Amino acid sequence: MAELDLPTPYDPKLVEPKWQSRWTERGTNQAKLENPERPFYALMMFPYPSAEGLHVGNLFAFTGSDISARFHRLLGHDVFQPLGFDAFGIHSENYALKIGAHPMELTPKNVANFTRQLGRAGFMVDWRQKVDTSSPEYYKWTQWVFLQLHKQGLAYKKAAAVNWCPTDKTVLANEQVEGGLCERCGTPVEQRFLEQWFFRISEYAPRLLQNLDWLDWSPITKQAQRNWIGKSEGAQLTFDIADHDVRVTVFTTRADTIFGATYLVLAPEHPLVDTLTTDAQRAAVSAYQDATKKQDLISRKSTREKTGVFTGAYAVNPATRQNIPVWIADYVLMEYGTGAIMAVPGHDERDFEFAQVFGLPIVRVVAGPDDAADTPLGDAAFTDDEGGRLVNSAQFDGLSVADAKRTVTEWLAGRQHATAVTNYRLHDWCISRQRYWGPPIPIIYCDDCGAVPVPESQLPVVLPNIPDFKPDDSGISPLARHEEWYRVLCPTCGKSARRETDVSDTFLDSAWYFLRYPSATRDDVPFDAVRTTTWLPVNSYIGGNEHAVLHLLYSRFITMVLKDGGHIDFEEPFTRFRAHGMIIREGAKMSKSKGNVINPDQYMEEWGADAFRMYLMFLGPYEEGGDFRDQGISGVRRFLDRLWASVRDATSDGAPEPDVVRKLHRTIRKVGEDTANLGYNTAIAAMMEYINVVRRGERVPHRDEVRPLVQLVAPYAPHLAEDCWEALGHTTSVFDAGWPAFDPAMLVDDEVDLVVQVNGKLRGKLRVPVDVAQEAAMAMALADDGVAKFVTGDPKKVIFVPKRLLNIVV
Ligand code: ANZ
Ligand code: ZN
Repeated sequence: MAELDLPTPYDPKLVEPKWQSRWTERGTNQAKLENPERPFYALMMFPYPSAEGLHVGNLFAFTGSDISARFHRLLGHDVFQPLGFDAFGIHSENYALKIGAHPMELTPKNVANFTRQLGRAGFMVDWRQKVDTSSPEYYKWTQWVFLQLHKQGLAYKKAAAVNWCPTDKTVLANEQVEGGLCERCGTPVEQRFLEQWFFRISEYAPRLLQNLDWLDWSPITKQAQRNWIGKSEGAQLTFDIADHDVRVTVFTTRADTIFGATYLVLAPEHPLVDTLTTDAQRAAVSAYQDATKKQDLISRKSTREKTGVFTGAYAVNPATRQNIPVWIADYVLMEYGTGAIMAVPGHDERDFEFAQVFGLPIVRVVAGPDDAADTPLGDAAFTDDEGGRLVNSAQFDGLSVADAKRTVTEWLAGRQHATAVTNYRLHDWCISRQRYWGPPIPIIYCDDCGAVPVPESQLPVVLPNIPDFKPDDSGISPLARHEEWYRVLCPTCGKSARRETDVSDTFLDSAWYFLRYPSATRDDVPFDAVRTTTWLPVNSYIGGNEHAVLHLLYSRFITMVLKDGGHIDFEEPFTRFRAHGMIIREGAKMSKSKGNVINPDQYMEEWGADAFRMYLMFLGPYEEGGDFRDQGISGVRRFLDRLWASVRDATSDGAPEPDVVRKLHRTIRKVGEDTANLGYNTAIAAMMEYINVVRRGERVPHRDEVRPLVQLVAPYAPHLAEDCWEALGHTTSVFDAGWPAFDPAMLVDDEVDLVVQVNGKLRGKLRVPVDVAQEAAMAMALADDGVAKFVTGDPKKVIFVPKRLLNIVV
């Protein structure tokens, strides 16, 4: 039998370009978009095309997605795996600013470089359907999405205190602020008061939360969303104000502590402050309000010395009927609840600190098992009330906190002082950006007609090519410097009007891109109805968990909005989402400043894309990530060399060896199960183990022993697999060859544990072949010292139960 037609040795420099051009010529990676039998939409998070090129972290993420997509194809699905570029936004713009280039010129270059690198890595991408969020053909529809929200009453403009990054000179959504710092550049965020467009995502909070119960998503991602949405059950309690005809409503999660509410606090911005403030207090109150305006939200939330001012007014505690003073303080935020609280200094730490500074009364109303009702309260009182019972609370004394929350709320509700409410931490999504590199918000301001949406027929509102795109400190968009652009006629009345000069947040671009892919070539609709029903929702989405409360939440929201608008018939975009881990290098996060960034090109050049892909997957469990070390890659490459040589040397003479076949079937099962669960590292280990068996003692493998291995390795090392597959005599792609089946009969253990007894007492255990005969088992048992020492003289009787038991009676 002649050796197969494979050059020696394995040379990825030949194999990889060969298959990359074949795939292109043959359209191998193109999905059957029309009438697929088993459509499977495999999505990976599209990159923003930075000038540095593909990061190894991108490659790690994409490889894992690509393996899953290719595996599903081998399982017989019609897999659609598109990719594109999140090319608008601050990342790209900042880079352009840094190197003094224009984003309109820089972006296409970066996209071209990325495309080259992605091609080099061998992803099964259907490039016919690519999207580029910065192209007018795409952002026309991003603007359309904005208009749908506007139409549905979900987009509104308001002046609000917003997060302002002084370095990036832009507003940030709450989701883009991490621990008080700008998510992008790490600068402490300031508070600014600006007119901004918002989306009412807060209205969707209950639904966004509820659906998490059934979504098949990584638990960490779901938990992050739950925490961010922040459901809080409590009550709104209203307090009459002495000598005024107004009432103040507070939000509390602890209605049970009402008897301990010894003062009220309003946020300094609260609309009732002016009404309530007495003449004597007015100057102090105004001064405090002014001081608060200058502060950012972060320091307001941080724990520091409490400050505040008495308004001069008194509220009536609806439970005790006592007058309690009304204060203002910056630790109460206007954005949460009702912007007012009842202060319970006996049981809330911040209230306690405040009460101590200003000498306000502190009353205990909950006592733990060891406290008496009059035990003084100290710093330790706030730790855990939940196990306690009410004291100093009239008819409610003795109730548990949980019962009292309900009973007190009902009691006050009966007297029109309470309503049970659920609050959510999720704020509306601020989508205005005073930047250049984004889709202009499609609104026109007219003196007579107000804010008029740009008619859909006039989309896109094209982003003009202006040289002075640099943002400044004014908080005014660069587009506002271009009257020739913003001066337009009102679409409604035809009078002179002015375009909105802010652009929208990049996260709006990516909040609907998955809807665009199947219909990317249509310019008459954002998404084709049939294509959308065929391919969506996305079957499998794989990406980084850092997007849990940003992109992944926004995408869910936009999908719900489009469903409510009657544009689609599902409300969750991603049926299954898996968060992958992170690649670090020698224990540290890769970053340019640390100088430990990996250039994927160089590795692919030296070892081949297949080896590099596989190595990245071998670093650790995909969902956990791994530590990049140079040493490991040679082992992976050696495996590919051996696999290659095994196919080359394989014979079709004779029959495969039963032992090897048994191992093969175990390997098929293991690799299939592990690949399905993203357990790529253990799947690779199993294939390595198998090749060791195949090549044991440099034996010549049989083709039937290696052919299925080529199929198993295909998702991991697609170029090599195609080449081997062709060498084995196939003329079609290995990805259309199906996934090999394993024979369950082959998985039955070939060895078993045999229990050895002497006179019915356990004396040992033997590992024996399944079909061992009684004499052989006896001989093995007697060769075992632990057994032999109890067997004196000839046995009287031997009881042998095959595969289980050998009992020697002496
Ligand atoms: C009385 C009380 C007693 C409270 C007690 C807590 C403990 P979560 O769980 O995060 O929803 N609060 C309400 N609105 C606020 C605002 N705008 N600014 C600052 N604090 C506000 O927190 C709800 C609790 O946070 C509410 O319950 C209120 O204080 C405070 F032993 O009311 B509580
Ligand atoms: Zn008008």
